[in-house]
Amino acid sequence: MKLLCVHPGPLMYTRVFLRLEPLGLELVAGAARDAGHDVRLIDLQAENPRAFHRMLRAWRPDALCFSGNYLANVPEIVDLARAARAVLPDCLIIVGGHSVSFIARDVLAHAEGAIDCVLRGEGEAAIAPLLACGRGAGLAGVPGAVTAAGEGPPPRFVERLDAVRPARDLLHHRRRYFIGTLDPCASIEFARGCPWDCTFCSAWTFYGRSYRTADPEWIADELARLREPGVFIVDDVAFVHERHGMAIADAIERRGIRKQYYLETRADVLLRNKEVFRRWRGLGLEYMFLGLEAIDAERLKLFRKRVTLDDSFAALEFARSLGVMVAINIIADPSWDRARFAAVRAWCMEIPEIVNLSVTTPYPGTEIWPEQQAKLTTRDYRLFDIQHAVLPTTLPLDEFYTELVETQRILSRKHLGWAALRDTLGIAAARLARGQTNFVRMLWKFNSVYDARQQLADHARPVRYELSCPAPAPAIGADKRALFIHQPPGRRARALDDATERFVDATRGA
Ligand code: B12
Ligand code: SF4
Repeated sequence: MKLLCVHPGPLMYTRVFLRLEPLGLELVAGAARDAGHDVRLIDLQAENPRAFHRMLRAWRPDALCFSGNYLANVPEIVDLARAARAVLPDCLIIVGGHSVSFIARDVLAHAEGAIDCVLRGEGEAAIAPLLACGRGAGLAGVPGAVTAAGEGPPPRFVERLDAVRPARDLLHHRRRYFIGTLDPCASIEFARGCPWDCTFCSAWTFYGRSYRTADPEWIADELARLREPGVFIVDDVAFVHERHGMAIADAIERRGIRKQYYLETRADVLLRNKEVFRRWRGLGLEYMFLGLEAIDAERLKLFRKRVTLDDSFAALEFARSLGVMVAINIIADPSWDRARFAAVRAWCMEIPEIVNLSVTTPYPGTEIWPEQQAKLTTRDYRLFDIQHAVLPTTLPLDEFYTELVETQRILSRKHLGWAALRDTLGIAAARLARGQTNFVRMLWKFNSVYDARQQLADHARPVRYELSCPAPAPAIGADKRALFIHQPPGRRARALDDATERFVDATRGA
């Protein structure tokens, strides 16, 4: 079968700061290819939509699959599916990925027949059986499949994270992927899932609070195959398990692999596994992203972050001592007034780190979704990108955006524009000499993408597809299972040793 895999276009954040290879879609493509299918891939983050329409007409795929990790991409995916259906009436059209897994029925309804199936959960596990069914009646029996005719059994986990190689060779413009000075940059997965349970996050509900690791030798082999000098580690929380981090380091050293790395982790994990992070600094760790989320104890508790403020600050100190570039995330609440924005700005300007501000957003699959959906001021998917306010703001909305964008602009001066170029002159020159322009272009893009008036105007766009809100649920707690895509498989699916498990439990207050 001829299968075309498509990743939708970039969202705001990606238009400025980074562009990364669609690893999940590459895995789905890899699994389909292993099953004998003829597979092609288009990433609209890096390619013009015309490439998609040309490919439809020239290659005429038998099946088309879209990656729906981001809620804000849903309207674009539905429109692309409708356009494809008009050209190829018999094509099997599938959508999968993180966000669409939580809203499968809505996606089918929006598409009015243009989408045959939403495949919930991990795609590499089910893509081959799904393609084997074609558009036939068996489709509704595949684990994770949701079709107009019915639903299959619950999605299954892949047996091993290292069973399928991502089809990296199918990406057309590998040099377009970058993050900061890691230009070009490839992505890799060391571990999947998260054993914590923050209220605003759906990473743990998607994977049923499981945590699985890939084989260290396999990871080193995959790294050795990468041509890119930069590597983005996509794990939700890197190096939860000290022994795994050390085993990968051993395998990398044995092979003499030298790369520059970016990772994301938690403050408490960083403090607990200092030796792993120190060792990785020596191996080429350049950037570290810490999801601090709040700088007051009350909100940390509200988010159920299970990290104290003292730990957050101690982690920052330790990260600084490593000499890596640290980025932190703070969640801007719609209740923030001018004084609060000013206080956050003042704090952020005192620290050397890159600060990212995201806006509280109740996503389907999070605990705050059933709690807050009744308050939503909009149900336009495109605004659910954590850069727009979808809940009522204390300040008038235009003033909220003015404060937000001004704060982001002031904070971004630390790592964008002339000042950043001055600090990174050698690196910038080296990248340009190799024909890599992503990093240098990024330094001046902020003002063309982040604009308070534009963000306000985004709320006034005509809306064709809206999130549906089921009746408000009672406070979550009684039935957390309803949130999960992959049902919690229990301790056996948590690749943690006893010490790590005890640490996770302790931070979870268990
Ligand atoms: C790495 C990552 C990023 C990276 C890379 C994104 C990329 N291009 O791939 C970067 C840093 C760029 C990023 C950015 C953002 N991210 Co992000 N990201 C993640 C993270 C941590 C892991 C994703 C990943 O690569 N996982 C590993 C791969 C192997 O898994 P996967 O992609 O999920 O794919 C599997 C399944 O989803 C499925 N699948 C995927 N595609 C398809 C397609 C088909 C047909 C099928 C059948 C199955 C399928 O099968 C795959 C294999 O099992 C997730 C959290 C999470 N755990 O999912 C958040 C997450 C997806 N991101 C999120 C958000 C909010 C963002 C931003 C909007 C944040 C911002 N500051 O603006 C931006 C938007 C970026 C954009 N698209 O323009 C939210 C999504 C919320 C939502 N419901 O929309 C998540 C869930 C984080 C969270 N805790 O809330 N992100
Ligand atoms: S630790 Fe990170 S990935 Fe895990 S639940 Fe919290 S925010 Fe999500």
